Amino acid sequence: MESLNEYVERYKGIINDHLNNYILSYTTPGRLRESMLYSINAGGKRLRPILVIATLEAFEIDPKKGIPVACALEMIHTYSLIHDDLPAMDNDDLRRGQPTNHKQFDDATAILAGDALLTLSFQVITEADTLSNEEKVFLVNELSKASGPSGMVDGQMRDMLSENEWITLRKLEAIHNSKTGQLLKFAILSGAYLGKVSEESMQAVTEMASALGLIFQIQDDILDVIGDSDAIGKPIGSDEDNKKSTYPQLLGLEGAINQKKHYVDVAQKSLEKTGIQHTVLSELIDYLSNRDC
Ligand code: GRG
Repeated sequence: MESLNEYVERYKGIINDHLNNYILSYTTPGRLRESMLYSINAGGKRLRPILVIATLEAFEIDPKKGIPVACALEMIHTYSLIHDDLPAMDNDDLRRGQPTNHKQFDDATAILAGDALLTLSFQVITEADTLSNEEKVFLVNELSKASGPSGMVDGQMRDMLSENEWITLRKLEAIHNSKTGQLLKFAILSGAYLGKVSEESMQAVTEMASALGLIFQIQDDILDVIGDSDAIGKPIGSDEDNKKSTYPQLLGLEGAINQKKHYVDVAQKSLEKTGIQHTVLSELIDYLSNRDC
């Protein structure tokens, strides 16, 4: 039987091929295309597309149907990372161990590569021959909500505004829900929508997707602390790397781990409520909870 790692690697390959084909077919040769390809091929884990595919398979739908939406989602994720790294935002020189897009090219090119990936994502959905017109409108609408001013962009703004201050756990979760949770949620909900699941299953899958977003973020914070064990208890804003509230800062490392376990439990129980027999989604919950990068 195929292991989770083999499954992830198999679909990573398929997603990577499609992402490259979309960019090569929809752009003209030149600097913008090179810059888009640079970040698309910089070694992302492809978690979001794999969640789309795994959800479709869980509901016994041909994963091919989900390829355009899976790639569109990864394009939006990649754009967000390119813009997040810019000097006006996080000002990072490295991403995934390689120079960030603006370091490899320049700020203007990085802004345009992000813009281009964002808009291309919608084109990829609207031109998909695996989707009906009704599905296209629904998916573009949901993806806009998840990524735009009622989702990720709003979360990024609120995250920036809360820099250098202690915030409540409630506010922290609301920010993460918008900034990173909405795209992860979209991955699962778009798969469930294309799988035409019952209202009851949709409710359960929505609960699972919300919990998954928080598991992802808590683990992200835990990984940061493991990389900088002095971070817990340091006053927010005391140095460049310590500008934002995190779960371990608010709850302690042990508390953050317990909070994550609570959400893993919520996610697994919600998945059980759908009654589906597909283990990959369940394994992906544990994988996201225990990921080490
Ligand atoms: C600039 C509009 C705009 C939004 C940026 C998502 C985001 C908002 C910024 C990313 C900042 C960040 C590092 C958040 C932590 C969680 C996160 C999204 C990590 C990266 O996601 P992975 O682990 O990345 O899926 P890979 O590299 O595997 O693609």
